[in-house]
Amino acid sequence: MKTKITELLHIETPIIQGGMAWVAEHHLAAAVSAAGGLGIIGAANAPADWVREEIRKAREITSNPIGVNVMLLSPYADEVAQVLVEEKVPVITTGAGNPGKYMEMWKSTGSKVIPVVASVALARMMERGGADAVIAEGTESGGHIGAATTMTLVPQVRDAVKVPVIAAGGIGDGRGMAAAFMLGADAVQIGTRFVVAKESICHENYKERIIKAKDIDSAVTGRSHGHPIRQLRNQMTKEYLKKEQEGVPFEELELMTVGALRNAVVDGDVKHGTVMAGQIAGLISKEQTCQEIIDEIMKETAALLQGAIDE
Ligand code: TUI
Repeated sequence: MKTKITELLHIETPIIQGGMAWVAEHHLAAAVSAAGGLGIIGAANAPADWVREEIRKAREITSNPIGVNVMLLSPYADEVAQVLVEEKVPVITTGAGNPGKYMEMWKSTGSKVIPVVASVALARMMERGGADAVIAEGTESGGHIGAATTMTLVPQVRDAVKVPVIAAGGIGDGRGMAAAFMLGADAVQIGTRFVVAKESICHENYKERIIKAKDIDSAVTGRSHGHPIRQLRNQMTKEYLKKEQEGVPFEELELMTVGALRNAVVDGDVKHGTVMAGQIAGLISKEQTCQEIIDEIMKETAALLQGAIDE
């Protein structure tokens, strides 16, 4: 399928993998790119040397383009930004902030820069700053989220900017992807479904929680202090939300979550760890290879879009 995004990024299929902390390492990113999508290494809170190594390891597996997501709240964001220039990373996505200060250096070495935006205002600002496309990410997503839904955000961002728009949040199959195209998107970003991919190094307990999740199984912690995080409900979210309601200070709440995502993803502690996942987890029912996931979604999408043309 050809869209403005497949042309811009030199990929076969307009599916971009989310840059999920701890999960989006080189095995997953390389598998998504080898399958025709755009694999992303999630720099999250990792040091720059880790990011450099992951880029190089991914390149040993596939020669297809691979991108990196920079999480702008990371203490290592400046160093990571520099590594991406040195490694000539073709596509850079950003999350959890405004990447304005890096835009010039990334663009000067030919990288395509695609910020995640959660509002029309930021989408406009990013376009003015030279963004090659934007990812309009709705509140259905897992992890750090904005307030607007995908259904409302994507068409408003589509109308506000000329650059291509990638829809994200709540997309897990061909119906979601076809709907995103109807809203004006040129591609989709998918996270949660790739967490359960066979190539994902995520702990089996974590994958099983996603596979068993129901439609309303996620909770959002941190709303009171402006860092809302969507994750699957467990002992940890129960305690956190109770303390949050009691007005426990941010610093104390923060202590509860230190290392908690790693504990869930790497060690499989899905009871006390942070199990980030989007609202679409309830739809995800099995572990498949990235190739199977992409082929299935594309087949469903093509059938739906064809039907829309026929009728
Ligand atoms: O970034 C994400 N999702 C994430 S990042 C993450 S790891 C983390 N670690 C520590 C603290 C917080 C998170 C887990 N999930 N998605 C992209 C995203 N960006 N969603 C929403 C936004 C966003 C929100 C507000 C982007 C910009 C923004 O405003 C920027 C500004 O300064 O105006």
